[in-house]
Amino acid sequence: MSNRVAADRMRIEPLSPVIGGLVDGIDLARPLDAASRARLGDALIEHKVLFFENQIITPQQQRNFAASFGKLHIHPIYPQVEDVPEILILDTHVDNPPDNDTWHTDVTFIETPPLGAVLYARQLPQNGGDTLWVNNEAAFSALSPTYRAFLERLTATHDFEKSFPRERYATTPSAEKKWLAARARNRPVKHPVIRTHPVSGAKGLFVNEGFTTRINELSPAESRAVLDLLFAHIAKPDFQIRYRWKPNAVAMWDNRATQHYAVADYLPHRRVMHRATILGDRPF
Ligand SMILES: O=C(O)CCC(=O)C(=O)O
Ligand SMILES: [Fe+2]
Repeated sequence: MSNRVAADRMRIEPLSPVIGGLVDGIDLARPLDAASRARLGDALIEHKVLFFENQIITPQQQRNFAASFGKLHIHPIYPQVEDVPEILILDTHVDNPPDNDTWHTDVTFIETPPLGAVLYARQLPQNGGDTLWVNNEAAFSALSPTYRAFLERLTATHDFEKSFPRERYATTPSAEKKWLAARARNRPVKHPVIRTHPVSGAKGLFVNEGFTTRINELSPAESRAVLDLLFAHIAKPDFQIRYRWKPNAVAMWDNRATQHYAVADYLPHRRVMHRATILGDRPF
């Protein structure tokens, strides 16, 4: 089959006017041809999060799919699939409760936060464990012009420790060693509060409750008030999609223009997800 034919077989159904697209007619286990890659890249920017259902993929195939979009990040804390370090494992159960039930954009604690991520459902609870995504550009557009202009002048600090606190992640001597090394390599970084998408040019909010600790140009009390307002604003249902996972579904999101929240309602049941994280560029 020619590349053009493979790309033409792909169908993308918008799931809401604001965010989300369901992609059909593509097998992620197969190498991605250039035309399909280009179409998915465009769809990712348009819909912000894409869902692919009924995908049977190995960790290597998941890594290869993600790697067609850029270099992959190796997470400093989360465990990895043996021999496939680019795939991190989120295996949550009673002894390892979920820690992603906060609105966040992944890995904003580095200078070049990820462009995107590819998340695969390996084991799901009977029900529950949905994930929500927000369109940060829609959230920004909904603010008043005066407030948008104010925010465009600001920068914020993002800190690894806010979501990976020592108390939780340094509980054994070997975990402490890993955590100390991770902290040493991931000192707090500064990003603009409003980010311009490097491909589309659209502006979006780029602060998140997971990692953003303060707005640099404001007093601590002013910073707190602005962040509280923005964190409440992005959580409005108007800007979001809630996805009810199916076994073997894959979600791929544009991490430059979204944040997400993994609902922690399924304990004592177990949920296992695999994630590949694609590195991006320095926000501006
Ligand atoms: O488990 C999920 O649904 C999402 C977890 C998460 O925050 C992530 O994979 O980045
Ligand atoms: Fe995440």
